[in-house]
Amino acid sequence: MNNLVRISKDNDVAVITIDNPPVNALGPGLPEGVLAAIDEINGDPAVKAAVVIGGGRTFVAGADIKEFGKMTSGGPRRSLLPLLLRIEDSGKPVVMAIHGSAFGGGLELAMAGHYRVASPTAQVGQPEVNLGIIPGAGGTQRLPRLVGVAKAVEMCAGGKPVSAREAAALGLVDRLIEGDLLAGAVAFAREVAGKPAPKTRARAEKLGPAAETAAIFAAARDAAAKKQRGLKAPLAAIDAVEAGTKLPFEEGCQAEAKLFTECLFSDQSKALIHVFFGEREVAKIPDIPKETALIPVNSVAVVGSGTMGGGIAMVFANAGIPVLLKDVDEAALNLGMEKIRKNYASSVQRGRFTQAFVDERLKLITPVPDYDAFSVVDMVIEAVFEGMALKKKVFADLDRVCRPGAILASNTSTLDIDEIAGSTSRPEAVIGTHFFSPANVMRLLEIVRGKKSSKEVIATCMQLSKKLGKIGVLVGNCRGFVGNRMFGPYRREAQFLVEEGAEVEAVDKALVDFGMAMGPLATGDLAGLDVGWRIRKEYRHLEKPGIRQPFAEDRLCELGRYGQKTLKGWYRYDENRRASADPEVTALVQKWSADSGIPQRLISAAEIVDRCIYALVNEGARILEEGYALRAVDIDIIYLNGYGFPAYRGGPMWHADTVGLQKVYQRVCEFHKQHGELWEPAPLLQRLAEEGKTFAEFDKEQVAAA
Ligand code: T1G
Repeated sequence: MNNLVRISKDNDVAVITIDNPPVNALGPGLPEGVLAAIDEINGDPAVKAAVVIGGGRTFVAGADIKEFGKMTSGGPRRSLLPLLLRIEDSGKPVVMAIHGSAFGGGLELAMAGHYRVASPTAQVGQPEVNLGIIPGAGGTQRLPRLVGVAKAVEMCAGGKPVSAREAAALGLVDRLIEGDLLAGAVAFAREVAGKPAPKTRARAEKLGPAAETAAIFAAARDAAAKKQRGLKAPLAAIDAVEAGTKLPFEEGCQAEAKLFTECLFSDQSKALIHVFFGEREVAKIPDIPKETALIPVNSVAVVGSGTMGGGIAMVFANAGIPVLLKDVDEAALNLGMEKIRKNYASSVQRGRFTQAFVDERLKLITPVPDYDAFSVVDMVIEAVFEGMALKKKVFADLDRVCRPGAILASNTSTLDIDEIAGSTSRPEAVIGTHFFSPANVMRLLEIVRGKKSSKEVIATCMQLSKKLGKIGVLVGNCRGFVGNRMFGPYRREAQFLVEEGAEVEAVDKALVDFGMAMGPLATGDLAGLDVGWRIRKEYRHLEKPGIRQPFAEDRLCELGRYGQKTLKGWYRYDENRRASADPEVTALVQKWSADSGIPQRLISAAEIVDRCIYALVNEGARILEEGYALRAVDIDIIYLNGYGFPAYRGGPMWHADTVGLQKVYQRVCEFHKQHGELWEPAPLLQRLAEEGKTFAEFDKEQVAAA
């Protein structure tokens, strides 16, 4: 063995403990340690059975994902298959004792055991497709043998975990152990000692007849094409499971290994592995140590019960934190509470929450007529109308009524946090918590750092975002922060393209085919074209004279076409908000463009994508350079979780790296030549392109310099 795997004895039962914190990932040396332990117990006549258990908080959470990068850059391909066969062929029964998560290679290890017992709170799964790969150690071959083909396809192609209780009902877990897992597992091992141990690979009773399974695979492929649009791994997983129902086990494993390797070397997998680590990287703030004291947040208040305020109140209530909810008057508050109740009711209807859960949450939201009760809360989130004067008044009031040490947060989406903080006597307690609409659905939370926001307040909000089920990303206090600042140029280009002759639907389709959840113009209709219109009017005086700005959306707003809310915007909407192309808009834009002397031309989908996506990248490079985002990966995580950017492309900055920054920079220079100053290449993009570097390498430089 080695220090990753140790053996102890409970009389005639050997206990093999895997100890590789924090999640017992199957990194180098670990499979070898398990193998040595299995050989040892088989050579020891005093041992009648063995238990394999994870040290610390979990069983084995899978292969070490960090190893994949080494494999795809020429390192040795490490396979677990030989180890799993040796366990399965062990002369003595091996019982896998599962707590925490048995994911990926962890579940494959467990299935190579003869039996599996688990704590009721444990989870099992094959989440590999979330990394753009598929199980690579027999998971697609053993799982159908234990749970049947339909469930195995669902687990391998969907990637979602299954509770231990469900796993027990499926036959994947042989016994649930309440209380002391190890003691229960040893007792179970003693029961099966000396009896013939079932080899999973030899069990075929659940594979089902080909006629039946053919329908399962066809349905699974349809579902994957719809729900996992653009992703390759789910389809590969289905192919691997299907191979397992048609081939002998060894050949099925070979088919799986081939599909696994194809996925592992794909751009999609590299992007999704970047996202996996990126979602954890963004929590690390270079100048705020891990041990920074956190401020307890056990009760909050929300000012404003509109769409955002109501959604934010639900977010805290869903996390079990009591919420006071205030608005200008009782009528507004009643409206807000009604909207909350409706939102919860539709979540129950959709099966997202039980009625009992919703009843409990509603008890946590208390509408209040004034600020009196604010004196005891730990944090206030302001979510009033997006106007600076009103926000400053609210913060002055909060400064007066809230207790010392309370966090004062604004949900503003574009306004200056420092100016808001300046209306209080405690700017160190002021921060931005920019939720994305609908707040109770979207995972992204931009935490906006003010010049004087204290480290404790920042660290608390970053930690709190996890508790709220959000991805918190720290951003700087520039106009639009990071997400919206980049979204401006992205949507500007979409409008320009229509003004230059592209069809509205063609612009949106090009970006949806690229992988965006929704096209840029349809997104404007959803959010309300009047939102941007109001902001543009507020900042018109800052626009540089002589620079071409889009005009179409302003004109549409002047005609009262705000989008879905007025059933007319770029598209026309029926009463169920179903969109259809509106020839009137096409005619209007053609007229406006002709009046402005903009030459019309045929525009390819490729140009549409380059103009919109590279506008994101160019602005993102400026934001990085100006220090308003800590890393390029932070920008990627923002775009995946707040703007519907396809995760299998890793985010706008990772996508640019994949295309190659020289190519991106070249294209930006072309647009700069054709369309003028707005396309001025960001100096960082130019530098990295000329040095043959990537944004990912820029991030590494940043980490090294911190
Ligand atoms: N490999 C390497 N590091 C991992 C890891 C893994 N599998 N899982 C987690 N970590 C790191 C993570 O980056 C973080 O590091 C720390 O552990 C805590 O993680 C052969 C090919 C298990 C549910 O996809 O789902 O097996 O930031 O913050 O919230 O067929 O981690 O502290 O430096 O997420 O308690 C399949 C991925 C791999 C599981 C725990 N397995 N992990 O969640 O902690 S492919 C997975 C998770 C595979 C086989 C195939 C979660 C968790 P740091 P954390 P957590």
